[in-house]
Amino acid sequence: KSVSIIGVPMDLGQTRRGVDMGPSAIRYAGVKECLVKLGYSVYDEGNIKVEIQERTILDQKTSLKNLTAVAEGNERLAHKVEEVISQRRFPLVLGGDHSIAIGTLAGVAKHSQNLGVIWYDAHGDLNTAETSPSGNIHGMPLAVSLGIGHPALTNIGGYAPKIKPENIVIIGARDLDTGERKLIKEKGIKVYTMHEIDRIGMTNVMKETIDYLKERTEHVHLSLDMDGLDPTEAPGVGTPVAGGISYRESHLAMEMLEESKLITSAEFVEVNPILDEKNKTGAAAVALISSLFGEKLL
Ligand code: DIR
Ligand code: MN
Ligand code: MN
Ligand code: MN
Repeated sequence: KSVSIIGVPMDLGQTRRGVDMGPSAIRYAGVKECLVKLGYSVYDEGNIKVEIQERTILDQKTSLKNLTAVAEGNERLAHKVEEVISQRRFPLVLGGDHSIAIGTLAGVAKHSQNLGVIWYDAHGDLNTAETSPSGNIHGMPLAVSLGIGHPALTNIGGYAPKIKPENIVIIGARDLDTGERKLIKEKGIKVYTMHEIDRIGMTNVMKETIDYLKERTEHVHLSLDMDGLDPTEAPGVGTPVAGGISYRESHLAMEMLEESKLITSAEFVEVNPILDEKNKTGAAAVALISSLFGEKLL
């Protein structure tokens, strides 16, 4: 039981500064100590190098923001994740904005022909340069991983696509753009919006998610955007959306994933300590990581 922690101080996939300090905030909240206490051998691989840019650079043709620097950081991340899995260690990636899922999935999917993905997020992250209202790449990583988007992003790791639409489950969605809704319908992506979570409860959402992925995938990656949680419980995020998943529901979700033994890689993203309240969101991330790795109340 070995875990590699990989920090990615990426803030170029959106325009609010400070999310590059997310890995520090999560480390400060004690992620390594928690995993050691649970009996894991923990290797902190340090941070992936990400360019420091004082201003946003717009791609001339597409208006994508900071395309080159985001692509380069993700290429480095993909290599690291691939290497960690080759060493038979569980990659635990700490963000950074959600654009880093492009690199994480590029690394993970090298080892898996039929990778499942749980996308725990208020958003769909299914935009392209054409549909994006913002030009922010952190709103695009799920589309990119499906092979839809700018080739500088879809070809990271040297291949595309990384995942299949029928192997994705989105949980917690409550702010979807027009182009994202269209893609969800077109590709038949399974989504549990807040409506379904309210209606059938997190227990059933997770039961169905686990059953669904168990029968069609061989490994499952958890991509957890902290803005999936309600902003009262995770205030330190750049794009908060009211009416989110509670802290307790999120714990339940992590505990059920742990019991399922399905998850083989994970990332926790969008922690922005500048916007946070005394590292509440960093601490919440660590608490959820602990549950995902088997911490029990009794
Ligand atoms: C919005 C926000 N859909 C966009 N996306 C965010 O800019 O594409 N994703 N915040 O996490
Ligand atoms: Mn996201
Ligand atoms: Mn989000
Ligand atoms: Mn390469």
